[in-house]
Amino acid sequence: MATAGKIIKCKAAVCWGPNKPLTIEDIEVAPPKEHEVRIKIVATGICRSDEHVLSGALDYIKFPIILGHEGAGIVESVGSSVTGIKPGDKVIPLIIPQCGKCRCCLNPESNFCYKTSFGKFDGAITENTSRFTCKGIGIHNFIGTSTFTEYTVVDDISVAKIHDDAPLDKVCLIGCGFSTGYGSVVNTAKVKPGSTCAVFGLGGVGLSVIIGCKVAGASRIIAVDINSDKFAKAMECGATECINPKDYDRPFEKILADMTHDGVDYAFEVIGNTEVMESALSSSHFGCGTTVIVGVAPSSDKMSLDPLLLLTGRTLKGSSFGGWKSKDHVPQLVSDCMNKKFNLDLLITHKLPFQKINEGFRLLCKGESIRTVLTL
Ligand code: PAD
Ligand code: ZN
Ligand code: ZN
Repeated sequence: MATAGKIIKCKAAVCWGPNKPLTIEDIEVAPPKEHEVRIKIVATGICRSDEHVLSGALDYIKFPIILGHEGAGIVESVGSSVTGIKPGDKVIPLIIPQCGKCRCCLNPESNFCYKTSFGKFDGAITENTSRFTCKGIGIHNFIGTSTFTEYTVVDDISVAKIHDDAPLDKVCLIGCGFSTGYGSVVNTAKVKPGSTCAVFGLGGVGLSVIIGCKVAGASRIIAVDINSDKFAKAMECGATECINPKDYDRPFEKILADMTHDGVDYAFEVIGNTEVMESALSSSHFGCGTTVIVGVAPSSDKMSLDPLLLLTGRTLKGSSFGGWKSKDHVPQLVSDCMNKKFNLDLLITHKLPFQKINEGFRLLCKGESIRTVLTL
């Protein structure tokens, strides 16, 4: 392409610090170096994890930064030594890379990778830098992706080539929210047919947990949220009943225990609230319940845990990106979506032009949207 090897000037939403609105800026995107790929982003979802940075809940994040990690686009150019990906390919940037060589990548049970910035959040791609500048200032990258920009540069281990006919304004959700929720059920919890599940938090990720529980054949799927406006959508996704903890004045785990003969088989925390994590664990069955933490809690919050809860037979797990090995599994998830194994339209409540990104965050914070997809 004519732009290959050159700096690209384009628009991006820059986050200059916590609690400030994003501003659309003219930025410069340097060409990809060795093992890097420059992508024209076509569509990106807004996930709560982006908002956690905006609200200052994740105090390890470095600013200024270009957020966004649930995107899809088309390769503009590739650096040297990149194999298997070429200009014109449709791709999804990956929040957890897959180098294929490290101890995690070689372990079939893990979907982490030593090259990840998830959990260390250094704001860089592999070479310890980013390819963005704005007004002469270097701008950090967000978990190896940064999709709130017309062009981004990612490592070749952080991008998956997907089907040529994939609808980018839908499958962008496979870059984070959908895959995270769905995979936490089928990979991490390994929900069995006929079981009882409780899902705490009915945003885009929680609803994807419900979709996963239904596919896995759960017979009861109890959807829990403090915002009852989320219930209709939860039922559409496959919940069998919906409850609002605010309607009860007893500890919520007791309510669930009464409803489920001493506790659920599987509980999912999909909010990022450490008190709810404790409540989810307590509401799982004492002898055989499994609890999966999916929500990202503010970095200052800690969970307190009575070890007896585990000694008596409960299991506590966490799940990032749904346990999927990103490069291997994202293309398959895109094909499954195209073959209608699941319906991402259920999760997309709003579509906005990129310039209205702050409106997208307002809708999320007011609890009015599930996923807003921005088109660039
Ligand atoms: P969201 O904000 O759209 O949904 C959260 C839902 O929780 C909302 O419907 C709230 O009303 C509800 N809620 C809030 N507080 C409570 C409470 N005390 N009790 C019951 N319900 C409550 O977020 P989302 O679906 O985009 O993301 C959910 C979490 O998952 C969030 O913490 C995000 O950062 C995390 C996440 N984790 C991963 C991962 O890989 N582990 C990936 C993507 C998102
Ligand atoms: Zn996300
Ligand atoms: Zn690796």
